[in-house]
Parts: sequence; structure tokens; C-alpha cells
Amino acid sequence: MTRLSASTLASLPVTVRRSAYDRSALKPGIVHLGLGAFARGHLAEYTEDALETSFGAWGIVGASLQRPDQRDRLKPQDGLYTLLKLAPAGPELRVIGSVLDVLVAPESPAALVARLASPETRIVSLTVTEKGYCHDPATGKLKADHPDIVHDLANPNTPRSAVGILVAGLKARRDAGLGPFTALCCDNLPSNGHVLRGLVRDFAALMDDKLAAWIEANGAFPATMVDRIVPATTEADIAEVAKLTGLGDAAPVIGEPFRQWAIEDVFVDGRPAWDQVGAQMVSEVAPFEFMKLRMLNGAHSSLAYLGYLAGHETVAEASGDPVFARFLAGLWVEIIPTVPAPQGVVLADYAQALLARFQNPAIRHRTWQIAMDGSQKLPQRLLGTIRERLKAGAPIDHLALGVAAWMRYVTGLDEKGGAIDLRDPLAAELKRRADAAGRNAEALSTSLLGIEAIFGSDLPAEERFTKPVTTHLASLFDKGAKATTTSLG
Ligand code: CS2
Repeated sequence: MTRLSASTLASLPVTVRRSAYDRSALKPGIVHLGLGAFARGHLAEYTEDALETSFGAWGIVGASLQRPDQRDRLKPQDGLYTLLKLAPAGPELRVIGSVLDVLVAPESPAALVARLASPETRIVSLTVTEKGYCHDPATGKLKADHPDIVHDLANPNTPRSAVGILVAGLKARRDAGLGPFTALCCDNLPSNGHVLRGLVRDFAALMDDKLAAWIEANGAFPATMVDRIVPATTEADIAEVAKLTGLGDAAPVIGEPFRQWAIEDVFVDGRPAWDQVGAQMVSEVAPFEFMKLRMLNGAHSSLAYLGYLAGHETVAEASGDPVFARFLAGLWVEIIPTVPAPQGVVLADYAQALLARFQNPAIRHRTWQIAMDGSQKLPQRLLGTIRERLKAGAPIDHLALGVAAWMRYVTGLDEKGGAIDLRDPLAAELKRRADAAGRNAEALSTSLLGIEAIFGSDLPAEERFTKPVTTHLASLFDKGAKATTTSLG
């Protein structure tokens, strides 16, 4: 089958939208670290729209921090790929042209640093997932003993970690007499811009105090809230896109039609016209972030653990099950009072819309995928909400069940005794604790609650939290996820 590329674009059916700007005139202005499906389905589409509305030197050079796969798929396609948006009413297709090139950091970290240091580069954006920041998720502080950070401090010109790469790029710019780029964090972290600023400052300070002061005085780290449901691409998706477009695409992106991006408008050297194509430039991202992290991601994670345990493969299946739909409604009742509503938003309507998004039957978002990296996700998705509920003396039954379901999940055995493919940076430690506790709910919850990087030192001492978690966990062992959730009412 003919492959999608600049020279075969013309053979696409007219129903497939393509770039309405002269791509051959596009110069790079953004380097994006972590060019996975999400970034290509979110930032790259917003940038594509901005280029169509107000053309400028804002092409994207992507960088993979681990594997060459993405580069190997995209290079033969001249960086082009298909975005397939799946509404319940039917598909919408477009080819995205904003990605110009892909670098692979481990193959040549120096080339990536040189790209960051190029005068052309004005923004470095990131989607490296929660664990990609080498920080402590409970406190947001740099883990100076993380192996990648230790490596990067010893080898500052050939960094591996996102933070090490940013600092190397900023240092090279300062040494060359250039200004900094804007570092734009697009991951689901609380106060993501602020956290990234702190990590970069702390890493730089371990190398050179003057560099840290220069970054602090001149750098920019806008906070953002990013949202679009973009599951990992499957072989079936690749086949579907080939059928719909008539061209082979090794790297299509499948997502829902909904998208949202709230950005704190503090850029040091310009930005694409994202504001003209739907991004919300705001002075305070926090209300958007609380709403999204707590209501969407908190519900996603809780549903992922419960749904997986109950045998549901996808979010659409799990949220379509009346037992879990009722659970979500109860969960949102607990979460909403902890969320300051962004201006013009009615949180109950937002919850309603979330349920419809979760239930979109065209999106096959695996519960297993969302269950990944729970140790890095729980603090901002569920535990902050729980702390606030406890402070207010309010019930946390549904929230506690979400945490208990995570504990049941990390035992590594499902309800039929089958193995769970547990993916988490703390997987070895979680497994060790789970094996030692066996099916004893009290022992397991006490042991897992002792992981300070997740639960801090306050929550394990709070009986109003530990008790319901342990009771739910015992019920998950005895009766299973579905019956336990049903009995919550
Ligand atoms: C999901 C998110 O994988 C996960 O943990 O909760 O990727 C979610 O789909 C996005 O944040 C939606 O914007």
C-alpha cells in the first residue's frame, strides 16, 4: 500500500482535510519532548490550526526521549500523520503537517541540546508523563538520587532526563548570549509550570548557582491544563485509517473530538496564535487544572482500577455499566465541592459531559492503559481531593474506593487469579509489599499507605481515611469490584 508522505498527499480523498498553508515554507520554532500520541493529537493539532490562521515560524521538532520507533514511523512520512477524530456520529479525518522532524535523544543527546540552543527555538514543550519529571509526586521536588538525574549531573552535555535536557539547552543559550526559550509543560501535574520551574532551578543549582539565577530571572514556565482523550494507537486503528484514507500511515492518532487547553500567557519569545483557534489564555490556570485533574483524571483512574478488576477492557464499557456509572456520579458529588469552578463553568454540567465522553463507544481507551503509573498519578488525582474533604469533615466513601481499587490492582492478580501486567516506576516495591501482605487487607493497606512518596506522612495517620480504604479493600478481596461498588449504593 502506498505510504502517506508529502509526495502522496494529493491522492488522499477530498474528505481528508490537509494543511491550508505552505508547508515547504514552515520553519521550526518549537521543540517538543515526548512526541507520543497525546502531543500529536493535542498540541500539534492546535499548532496546525494556528498555522492555518496566522502563519509563522512555529513548526515542531519532536524528540523521543527513549525509543526510536516514532522517528522511524514518521520520517518516511515526512513527519505527516493522520488524526482520526471519533465522534459517536462518525469519523473526521485530517493530516497534520505541523511536525517537521523527529530526533531521538539517546542516539544523539548533543544534537537535541543543539536544537534547543538554536536561535530558532522559542518554545520547548513537554509531554513526558508524570514519571518523566524525576520528581517526588507527593511533594513535587526533584529526586536528586534518581538514576537519570545522577547520570545527567555527571554528564551534563549528554543528558537523558527531560529536566537535564532543558537545563543543558538553557545553559548553552546563556553561554551563547541568547535568551531562554519558554518551557511549556503539557503533562497532567498539579501546578505543572510551577513544578517544572522548581525542578529546572533545583537541577541547575546543583550544577551552577549563576545558571540557576539566570534561569530564575529570565525563564518562563507557563502553567497549562491540557485535555483530549487519546488512547494508544493499535494495529486495528492503523488498518482503519488505511481503509478510510487509501494510504498507509504507521503513526495515526485516534482521539475524541473534544479538546481543551488553558494556558497561562507568559511566554518570553512569542507563541503560535493558539488563542485564535480555541486555546484559552488565562491569568490563572489553577481552577481549570483542579477541575480537570480531579474530575476527569480522578474519575478515570478510579474507574480504570475498578473496571479492570471487574473485567471491563475499556472506559466506554466500564462507564456504560450502570453500577460504575452510578459510582462515577457519587464520586463527582464528593469531588465537586473541592473544585473552584472556572468562570462560566457549571461543574455538574462538566461532570455530565465527562460521562458522555467516557461513554463514547467509538473510543477504545483501555482501562489497563490508564491504570499505568498509579503511584505517580494518585496524589494529584485523588489524594489532594481526599485531604480537602477530610478537612471539611465530608464523606470520602467513593474516593476511598478508588484508592482501595488501586491497592487491589497492584497485587498483580486479577479476580480470576490471572496475572496483571503492572506498569509503574515503583512496580518492584509495590509487588514486594503486596507479596508480603498476601490477601490480608489490613496488612496490605498499612504497608502501601507507608509509601511516603505517594501518601505523605499525614494520610496514613488519618483514621477517617485508612479505615474506609481498608474496609473497601477487604470487600474487593472477598466480593470483587462489581459487588463492592454496588454495595456503595
Ligand atoms: C488518562 C489521561 O492515561 C491516563 O491516565 O487519565 O491520559 C487522560 O485521557 C487525559 O488526561 C485526557 O485529557
